[in-house]
Amino acid sequence: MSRLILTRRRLLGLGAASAGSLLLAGCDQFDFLGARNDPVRNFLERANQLTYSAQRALVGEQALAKEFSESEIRQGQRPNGSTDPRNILYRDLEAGGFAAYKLRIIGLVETPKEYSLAELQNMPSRTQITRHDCVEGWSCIAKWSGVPLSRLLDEAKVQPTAKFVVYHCYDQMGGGLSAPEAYYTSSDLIDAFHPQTIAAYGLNGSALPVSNGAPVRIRIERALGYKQPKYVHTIELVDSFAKFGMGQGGYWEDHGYDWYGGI
Ligand SMILES: Nc1nc2c(c(=O)[nH]1)N[C@H]1C(S)=C(S)[C@@H](COP(=O)(O)O)O[C@H]1N2
Ligand SMILES: [Mo]
Repeated sequence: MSRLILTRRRLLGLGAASAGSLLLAGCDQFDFLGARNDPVRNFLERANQLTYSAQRALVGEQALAKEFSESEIRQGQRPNGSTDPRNILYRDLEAGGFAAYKLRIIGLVETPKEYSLAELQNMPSRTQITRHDCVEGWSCIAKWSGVPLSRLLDEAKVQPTAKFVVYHCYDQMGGGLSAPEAYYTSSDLIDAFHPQTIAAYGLNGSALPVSNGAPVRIRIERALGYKQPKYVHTIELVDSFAKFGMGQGGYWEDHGYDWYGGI
């Protein structure tokens, strides 16, 4: 504990007094992550400048998103955004019942990996009932099941220089007058290794439907809806997302949404 606080002090450049108040405030502070000027939130946002080992050191301090009971699931998860990807690769996978689907882990890892849906389903799983908040102003409580992303990242062995995780999806946005752009988003490693972050293949006790991101979508439970990528085919560890899309770390982020997108 004291080592972590010291690490924070060093990272934040705080004096002894403010480090002390951070310590006294303890975990309660994490309940106020939504407040934009919260010092801990500001600290975490700066954490995206940190490398793997520094971010890993902070994972244990993370608050969990609230979990709900079965009786609080009042309706199905409302499909939003892409609900029926037209991409030919995706159409073929869907026609084959996703038997040929692979989830790839690439980029700044020691051992690039790929997993079939069956392989993911045979790994230790986690189920959680959480609330999804879309910036459009609606929420849904739903039960998600999947493999903790930390497990997949540990198997691929994240390289020390990695700072972000980019989630690449099959569906394309835009079209019409604007050129199609593949949906993608990204997170820091703290959110990627967070215990509630899962590669989800189950929704409310059934296989994840196409409308909600089949066969695999990522749940990052402390983030807004647009940070919950559906139809994910590749997870890429990077030290910068400048080379993707318009360089802001996601499709909606490229179109002006906040990168962190925390709730
Ligand atoms: N690939 C992909 N992921 C996506 C989107 C999308 O259009 N494509 N929309 C996002 C938005 S804005 C929301 S609110 C949620 C909707 O998830 P749902 O359809 O399961 O409710 O997915 C997010 N992830
Ligand atoms: Mo959304």
